[in-house]
Amino acid sequence: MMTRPDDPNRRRFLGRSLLAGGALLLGGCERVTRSDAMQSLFDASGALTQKAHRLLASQESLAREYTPDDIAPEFRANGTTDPTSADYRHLAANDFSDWHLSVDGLVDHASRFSLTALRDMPARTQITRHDCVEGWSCIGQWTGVPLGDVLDRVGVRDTARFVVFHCADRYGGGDPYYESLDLREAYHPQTLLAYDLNGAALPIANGAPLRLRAERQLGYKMAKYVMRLELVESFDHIGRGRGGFWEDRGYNWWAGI
Ligand SMILES: Nc1nc2c(c(=O)[nH]1)N[C@H]1C(S)=C(S)[C@@H](COP(=O)(O)O)O[C@H]1N2
Ligand SMILES: [Mo]
Repeated sequence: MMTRPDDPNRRRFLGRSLLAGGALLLGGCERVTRSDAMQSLFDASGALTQKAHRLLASQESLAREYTPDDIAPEFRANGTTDPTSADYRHLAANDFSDWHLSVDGLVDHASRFSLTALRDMPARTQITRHDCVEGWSCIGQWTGVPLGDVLDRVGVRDTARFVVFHCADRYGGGDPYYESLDLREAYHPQTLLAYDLNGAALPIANGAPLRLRAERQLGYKMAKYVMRLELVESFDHIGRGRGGFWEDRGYNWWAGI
């Protein structure tokens, strides 16, 4: 369908494709298409650009947030709770002062971030419920840097579709743990690279020094011990190619709740 940028049909067409693309509420979508910022983004480009994608993602529904009274006295730990690799033991022994997060793949500027650099970026704190497929839930308060802000620092290329989270641990001593999110979920405002749990540095059991929080997803998506982000077009070349350690063993890649 060939349309001019200011053609109302084009706007309707975009609105429909956005609805088809995800769980956008009609109300949110209408607000989005009326916003000047969004309109100029649409006008600036014939396709749904990464930036437009980002603005849309931030309009999506938020996972429920709770009050301090709801926080569980102790946040349960699951999966790997104490990575054994020599590299990780060394980093932990130095209180993670030598730790860096690497960000590479389909980015404009491959970069490394120290924990201090991440803590110096604008932070978000949220009290949310973690749901594990094994049948338990736990409410905790997470503080971290929105993943989208880190992605903006490195510049995500148009060909990138997923963020892969490479972790320091090998689950059960076997394959490395890894996970992935699509860019819509990566740019959701509650998607954090978290470094604090309940107001204190993240314990090793819960993923120190940095773990993913993707609050609209099941627990296994929330990679702990994150060492490296890789922007990819496909995850065929990673692990067994299904986008995550547990996905490689039969879990759904889409773990939305
Ligand atoms: N690196 C890594 N991340 C991981 C896991 C793991 O074993 N290794 N387990 C996952 C699962 S199944 C759950 S439920 C949560 C548990 O997080 P918690 O230990 O903070 O409760 O981490 C997820 N992220
Ligand atoms: Mo889990």
